[in-house]
Amino acid sequence: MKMTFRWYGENDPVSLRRIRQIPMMSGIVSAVYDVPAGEIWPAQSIQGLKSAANAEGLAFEVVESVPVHEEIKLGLPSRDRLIANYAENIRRLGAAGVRVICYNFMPVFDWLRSELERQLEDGSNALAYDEEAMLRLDKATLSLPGWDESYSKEGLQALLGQYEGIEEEALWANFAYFLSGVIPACKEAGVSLAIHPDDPPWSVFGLPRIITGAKSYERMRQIEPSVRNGITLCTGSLGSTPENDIPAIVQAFGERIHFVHARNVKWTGERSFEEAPHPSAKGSLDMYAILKALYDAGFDGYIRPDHGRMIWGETGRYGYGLFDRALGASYLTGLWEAIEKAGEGKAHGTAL
Ligand code: DNO
Repeated sequence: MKMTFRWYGENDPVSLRRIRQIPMMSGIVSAVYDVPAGEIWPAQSIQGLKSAANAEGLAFEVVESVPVHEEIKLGLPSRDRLIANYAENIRRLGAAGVRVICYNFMPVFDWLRSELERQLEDGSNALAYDEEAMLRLDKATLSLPGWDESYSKEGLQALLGQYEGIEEEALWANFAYFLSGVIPACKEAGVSLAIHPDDPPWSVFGLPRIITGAKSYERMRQIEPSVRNGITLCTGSLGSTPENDIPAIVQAFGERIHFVHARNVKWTGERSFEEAPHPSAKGSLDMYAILKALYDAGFDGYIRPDHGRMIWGETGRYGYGLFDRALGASYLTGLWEAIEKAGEGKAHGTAL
């Protein structure tokens, strides 16, 4: 397991030097942020990220995200050019040493939350989702910080209109078309795609959402069996609903999991949750059981502590401050060490 940390580039208030100081940190997860969705990333920008990371002793082997242009999701005729550009980005990233590309196939909106600063009882604050509150927000002006946006804000209203005729089956067909255009480039470049689940994993604002759990992964496998057609196991997104049994998903699809977003979530209602500190006891997910399942599946990919709370007075990018994510990384590293040592003990016949 390789511990990594998301870094938003030179404008990120969390510096690479600070990231480096988190024990066991092996690399960063980043992206080129100044190129519009659908266009080709300059090799120089990719190289710039790699050099900046390497200068701090960190690897740059995971990209999050190369956004999928809305016209690909909508299946418009312009998609062929955009898919060819996506494939070119895969080749360029592969040539620069990137091994995994995280992306999503959510129409219009990336992750959704109704609150960015839910006050927790210990005085920290966290992101939260309450379905009723969410639906009261005006989708035509909605924007959350850090979204991997694949459209221009001015075009949002028109875009929502374009999705009116698009049901789940059409989105699946457009997804399959996208995969058939990019997986050959992945094979050629030695890069794996890792789709992020829809967050939350159900339809919101009437928009179709298709990457929601085990059934989706099964369908993806049938569409394109190559393990290059892989998964980002985001425990908090899948875990927003008790319907997803995450250790069982790991068992069934372990070889396709290239990247893990590890965070805990606390269910506060049927379609409501709060983001919780990483340890199992603080939320509804058993993080030990999830990591143990990954270990048993032979996971040796990348993991990053996902969204942290804002603690100790830190301000910054919601979900992406330094302190709580660093605590999360240390917790996960500790869990993994214990699991690994117990596993080795078994292999050597020692009772641990
Ligand atoms: C939120 C992130 C998502 C994720 C994209 C992947 O914090 O997990 O924005 O990066 O959905 O494309």
